[in-house]
Amino acid sequence: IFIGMIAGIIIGALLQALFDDNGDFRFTVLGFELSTYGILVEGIFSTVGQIFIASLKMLVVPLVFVSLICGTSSLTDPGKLGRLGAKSVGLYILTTAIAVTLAISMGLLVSPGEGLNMTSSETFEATQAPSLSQVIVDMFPSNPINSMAQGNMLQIIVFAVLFGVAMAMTGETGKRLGAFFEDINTVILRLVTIIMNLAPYGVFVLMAKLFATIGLETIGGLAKYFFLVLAVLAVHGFVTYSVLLKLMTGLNPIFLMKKMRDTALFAFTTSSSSATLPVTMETARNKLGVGNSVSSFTLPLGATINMDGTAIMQGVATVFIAQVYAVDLTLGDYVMVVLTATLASVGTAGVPGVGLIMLAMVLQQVNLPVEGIALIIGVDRLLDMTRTAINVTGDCTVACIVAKSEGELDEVAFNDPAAGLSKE
Ligand code: DAS
Repeated sequence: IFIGMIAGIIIGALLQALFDDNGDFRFTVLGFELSTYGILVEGIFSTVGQIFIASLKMLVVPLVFVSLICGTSSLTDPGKLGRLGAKSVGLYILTTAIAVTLAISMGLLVSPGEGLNMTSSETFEATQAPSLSQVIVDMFPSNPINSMAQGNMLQIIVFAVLFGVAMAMTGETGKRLGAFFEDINTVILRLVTIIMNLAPYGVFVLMAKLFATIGLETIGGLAKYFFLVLAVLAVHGFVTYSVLLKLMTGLNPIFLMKKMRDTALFAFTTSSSSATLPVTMETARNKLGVGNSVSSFTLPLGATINMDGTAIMQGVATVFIAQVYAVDLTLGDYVMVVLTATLASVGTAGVPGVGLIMLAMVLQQVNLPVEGIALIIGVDRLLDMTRTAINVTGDCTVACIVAKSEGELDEVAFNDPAAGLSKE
């Protein structure tokens, strides 16, 4: 996968250098005006890339629904579900709050927006912040089939958990149904490994398309902002998670980071936590030794409500935009940013670029001009890819901590560098 990514970047950059508009090699076939660049980039790379992402997303709803039912129906101790929920949500909120606080303090230290008199004529409509009660009410599906059709992950999680608990309470019937869902889960996981085998090619075309079209010149004026977000993401990804894992489980974080590589690359190239979820779950189970009942609950929840990378972008962007528009935010404003960014990450679906939309909520909360988003949108694509990799790393870190605290972590597998690599 890593080689596919590097090859894609090189080919993409080469194509952009060789075949810009006027340098393109054009020819006409059957009256159709064709060009090398057009066929390769818009044709092959774009099409194959979209098929690859769609095939990943195709698995998300069935995988989450079935594995959650298997995970919860096998829970004999009903109190365990409550503990899993409380520990997962508690740790997700903690890591996101740490992420935003880190982002704001490093933002105030570096002051990326100081002295920049950039204004933008573009407007950016703000999304209304959902209230906490609204977020909770929206978690309960009035029509679970519709929730699945729409891919509303929180509603699918709630329905699957309730269904699984009911199965655990219906004796033989529940056991028979559990065996049926276990079989479906096995087949879906086989599908995941098939698609993962195609990953190098999918990652190649995604990166080739991106680097054949991306405009790197926009980074210029925003260099401080761009590299500051990357720096905070790196600190949070390598330091915060390592310290948390070491303090709360005694496990060696190096193993976690090494085993997260493929999942992080998937997240980076797809920019979507939810599309990466099948890979995240496969990694947690087979490489990190996280038990099924924990991984099937904690990871889908994390892909939906835990977005530390996104919250980091929102923290730095808020400081940047306040400085560009010369608005002095008070400490109370920054506390509001931490709370809103944490809530926004709960409401942010795991799809590309949605963190930017939720940024509007955060800016509005502290009366900053929402059109400030237009200043940073040009460099957001590469930041989105990087922060999505941090989002999924945070999900796996919490899954290991929760699994260890529930006695559901296979430490032999966690410490074994070769765990999960042998394909049966
Ligand atoms: N790309 C989103 C995700 O899937 C995060 C974001 O847009 O910030 O995690």
